[in-house]
Amino acid sequence: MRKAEGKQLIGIIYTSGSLEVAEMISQSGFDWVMIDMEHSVLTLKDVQNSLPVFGKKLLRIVRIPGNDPVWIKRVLDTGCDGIMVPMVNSGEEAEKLVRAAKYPPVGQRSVGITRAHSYGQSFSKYLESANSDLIIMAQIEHRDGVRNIDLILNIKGIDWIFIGPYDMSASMGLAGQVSHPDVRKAIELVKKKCRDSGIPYGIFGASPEALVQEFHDGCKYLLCGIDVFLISTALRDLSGKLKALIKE
Ligand code: 3PY
Ligand code: MG
Repeated sequence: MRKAEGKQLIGIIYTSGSLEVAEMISQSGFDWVMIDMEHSVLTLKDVQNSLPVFGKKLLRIVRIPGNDPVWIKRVLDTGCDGIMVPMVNSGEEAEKLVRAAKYPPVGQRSVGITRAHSYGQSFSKYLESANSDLIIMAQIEHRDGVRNIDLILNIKGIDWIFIGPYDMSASMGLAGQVSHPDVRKAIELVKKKCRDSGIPYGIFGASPEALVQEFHDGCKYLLCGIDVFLISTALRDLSGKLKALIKE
């Protein structure tokens, strides 16, 4: 499996559960996909079925609904390339995440026969490499996470930090105001701390324009767009244009 290489990677959020949409994403030039179980109705079966459709050219990162060892082990067993865990707000929470995601002796992930190792056919190989190969990503998206950023970055086993501007703004009483100076200040602090400690970070932007500065600042994992939003926007645009023609 592939840990992040040096280059900047572009990704998209997948929530629809449509295998056709997964296939279209895999054919559209993205480097990674965030399969979102936090803000969707995706089941574990949906996630597992989407993985071979996305294929191995994309890094397939599953966002877990919450920092829960049961979710973490079941999602990793699907054979994804890594996990993203929302709202990691303290050193203890970062430790809990790493413990759940790593096999002993590093952590407490339990062992079973699953898709992650071709249903047992590459069991030993997977067990040997999973702790170092799987990408473990903690989201910093709350003012408490910003306050505790040094403690979180100190926990060995977190590979990427992912900044969530929208939840960050909400945690500051500024829901949706992702360009507000206080939100920007918090985000810039997290970026600086990541750079200082050599941990790559990613960030979400609602549009490519919102990510221009992040691209120039050296953000490694750019995430933009959500499949269902893109489809619903295109549908409304189309019906609006057709209706305008009728009126003319
Ligand atoms: C946020 O902005 O809160 C996110 O989690 C983006 O993925
Ligand atoms: Mg969020």
